[in-house]
Amino acid sequence: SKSLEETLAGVIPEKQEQLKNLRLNHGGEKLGDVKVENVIGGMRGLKAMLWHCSALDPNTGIRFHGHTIPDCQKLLPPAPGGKEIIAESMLWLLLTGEVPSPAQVRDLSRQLAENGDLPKKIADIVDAFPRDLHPMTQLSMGVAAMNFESEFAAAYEKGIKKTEYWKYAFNDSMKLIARLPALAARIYKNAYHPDTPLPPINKDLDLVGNYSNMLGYGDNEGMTEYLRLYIALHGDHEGGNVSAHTAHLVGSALSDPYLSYAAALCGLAGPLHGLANQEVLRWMLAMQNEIGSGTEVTPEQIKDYLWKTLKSGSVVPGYGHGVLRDPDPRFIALQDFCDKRPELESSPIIQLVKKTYQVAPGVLREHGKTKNPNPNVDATSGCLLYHYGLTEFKYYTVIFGVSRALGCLSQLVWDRALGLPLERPKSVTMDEIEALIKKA
Ligand code: CMX
Repeated sequence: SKSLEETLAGVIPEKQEQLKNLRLNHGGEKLGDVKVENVIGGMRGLKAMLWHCSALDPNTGIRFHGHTIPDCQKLLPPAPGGKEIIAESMLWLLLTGEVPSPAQVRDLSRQLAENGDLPKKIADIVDAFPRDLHPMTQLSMGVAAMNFESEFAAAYEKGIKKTEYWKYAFNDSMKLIARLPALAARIYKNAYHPDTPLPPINKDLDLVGNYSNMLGYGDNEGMTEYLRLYIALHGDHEGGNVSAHTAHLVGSALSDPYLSYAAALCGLAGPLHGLANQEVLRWMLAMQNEIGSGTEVTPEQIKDYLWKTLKSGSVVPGYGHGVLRDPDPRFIALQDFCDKRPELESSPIIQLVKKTYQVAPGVLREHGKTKNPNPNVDATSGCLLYHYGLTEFKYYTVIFGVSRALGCLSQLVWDRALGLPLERPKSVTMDEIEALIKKA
C-alpha cells in the first residue's frame, strides 16, 4: 500500500490545477467587502486567507476535508486495542484528504517511532532550562532549536526549485511531529519529576501511546485513550486562529517548519487561545474550593459564582468563541467520552463541568456580551487531564502544542506545494481610514 508521502504526491497535482484555475479565471471576483469594523476588530469575519486542511462552520463546527468529528470517529483507524481516533489517522486525513487503511496507519506509527528520539544537542538544551521556565516557553524554544538540521533550510541555501519546496517541508514536518512527544515529555519530566527516568520509545506503539508512556501513564488505559482523542481533535481548527495563522504567516517568509511552528506555539501560549484549558481548570478549582463539587452543589451556587466572575471583569474561561456560534462539537465529543467511561461517572471535577455547562449559557446570555454563550472544547479538556492525575496545569497547553502541529504542519506542506506567496496585507492608519471614508 502507498506511503503517506506517495499518497500526498498523488493528490497535489489536482489541487495545484484547482488553484491555477482560480487564479486565472476568477482572480478578480469578490468574496466580500472590507469594513472598518473588520480592520479594527481583529479581522473577524474577513475571508482573506487560504486554508486547505479543514474548515470551520459557525454552527456545525470543524470539518476535516469535509469530515465531521463523528464521521472521523467512524472512519479513522484507532490504535490496536483502542477505540479513539489517533494522531496518525488524523495527520493522514489532514495531509491527503484521504482516509488511511489500518495498515497505512501502522506503518506511519512505526516510521514516526523510528524517528522519535531527540538529538542529544536538543536534549541537552532542554535539560539546561531553568525548571520554572513556563513549559510552553520551553516547548517553543526546543522546537526552534531543532531547526539546526532543517532539510528545508539547507536545501533553500543550496538552491532548489520552488516545485521541490514541499518535499523538504514534508520531511522536516514529519521529523518534528515524530519528536514532539519526546520533547514534550522531557519538559514535563524536568519540570515536575526530575528523578523519574524517561522510558525509551516503543517502536510498536502509536505516537500518543508513546507520549502517554513517557508522561508516566503507559498503564492507564483511560488517560492514554483520552490523550489520543484530545490530540486528534485539537489537530486543526481552520486557518484564522492565532496558532494556525502564525505558522502560515511565518512559513510564508520561507522560514523552515521548525521556526514556523515555534512561532505558532508562542501564540498558542496566550490565555485567549491555547492557555484557556489551564485557565478553565484554575477557575474550576477556585469554584470547587468555594462551593464544593459533590452532589450537594446547586445550580444557584454555580450561577452566583459565574456572576461573581463576570462582575470582577473576567471572562468565563471555556465559553465563547471567535467563530463558533453553537456548542463546540469537540466539547460534545469530550462529553461523550466522559459519559461512556465508568471511571469518570463519579469524578467530582467532571461532574462540576457538567453542572456548569447546564447553567453557564443562560448566565452568559443574560450578561449579554458574548456572541456565543456556549462551551468550547477547553471547558472540559483540562479537567479531564486533572481527573486522570495530571495536575500540573501549567503543562496543559504543551499537550495542545503536540496536537496542533498536525494541522499547522500539514498546511505548511500544502502552502509550499501550492506555491503560496509571502503574506503581506496592507495596513492603514486611522487617518487613512478617515480619508478613505470621506472619499467614498
Ligand atoms: N465570558 C465573558 N465575556 C465574554 C466571553 C466569556 N466567556 N466571551 C466573550 N466575552 C465578551 C468579550 O470579552 C467581548 O467583550 P468586550 O466587548 O468588552 O471586549 C464580548 O463578549 C464580545 O466577544 P465575542 O465577539 O463574543 O468573542 P471574541 O471573538 O472577541 O473572543 C474568545 C473569543 C474565545 C477570546 C472569548 O469568547 C473568550 O475570551 N472566551 C474565554 C476564553 C476561552 O475560552 N478561550 C478558548 C478559545 C478556544 C480556542 O482557542 O479554540
